[in-house]
Amino acid sequence: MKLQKLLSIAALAGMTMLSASANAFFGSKDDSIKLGYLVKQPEEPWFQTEWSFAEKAGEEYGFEVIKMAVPDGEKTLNAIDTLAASGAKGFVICTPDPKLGPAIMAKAKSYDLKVVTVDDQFLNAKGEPMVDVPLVMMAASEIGYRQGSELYKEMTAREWDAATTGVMAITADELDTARRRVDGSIKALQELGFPQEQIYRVPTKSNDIPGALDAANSLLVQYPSVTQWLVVGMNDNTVLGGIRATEGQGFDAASVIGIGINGVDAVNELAKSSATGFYGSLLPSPDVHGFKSIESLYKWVSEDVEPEKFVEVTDVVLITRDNFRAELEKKGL
Ligand code: FCA
Repeated sequence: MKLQKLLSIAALAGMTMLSASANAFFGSKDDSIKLGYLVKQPEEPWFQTEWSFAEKAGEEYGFEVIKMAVPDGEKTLNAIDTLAASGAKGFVICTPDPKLGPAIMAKAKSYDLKVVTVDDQFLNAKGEPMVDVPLVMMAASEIGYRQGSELYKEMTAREWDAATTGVMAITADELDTARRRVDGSIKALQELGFPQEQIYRVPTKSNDIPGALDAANSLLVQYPSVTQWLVVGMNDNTVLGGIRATEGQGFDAASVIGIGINGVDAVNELAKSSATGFYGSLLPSPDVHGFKSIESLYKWVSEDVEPEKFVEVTDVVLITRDNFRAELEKKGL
């Protein structure tokens, strides 16, 4: 009995020594884990903020974040090759196109990389959401609803006549989160009594200021009798494109109310020395998206804890010219 015990202790000690020398040899114990963070539009402060909070998580837990820009499908698939070659164990991604979901997952699987999606959900070949891939995103319909409510509130405060007011809703329906935000906004306006027939939708070709500007220009020329505009869009850049179009067609700041979504992309506009038609923005939590998504990936990779399939981030605050500095500071942005 005694001998057996001694032998097993000796065996255990031997195993520990073996694994200690293996660690020293391969360096596996000290090497930090590498994780990718791939975003479709790195020029948006939204995604830069996600990156910087992902790096905070990396500092806290001791892993390395590889930041990559993936503006199209080809760059996305190449990025996954590069990540695998550098020894990364997985990545967080905001895809440039939800329909790339199956191709991204197939490539990730071929390298045994784990994937967490952020902001935009993957779609399968049938166009259905790929609910098995973990997702961190904002509460799109609710934030849209808040946009519509705040627009109505500001229009009422300015005592506008609804009869001469139009809603310019710049849409991007192929992106689910965009469709839900804009639909939520329109729902709020309708529920508050805004005339349905004065809500005009126009699709944008690209989710940036130039795309939205073109869309808005084509809409404005169709409704010359409208004297005040409410501008709805899925994010700050979309609404800013709408605002720039109204300026180009002679509307002054007092006749236009636009409220964006993202907040961090609206800072330059809100800091301008005089007011524009861009009244404010709804600031969700890019800090939480960036930190939580990669934290859950890290725990998956290092502790085998599977992330929740769906994390919906609901916090949102309206920032305007009056409070944006204080509100951003509160979040450490
Ligand atoms: C989408 C938009 C971004 C941001 C994000 C949360 O990806 O394109 O601007 O709003 O959702």
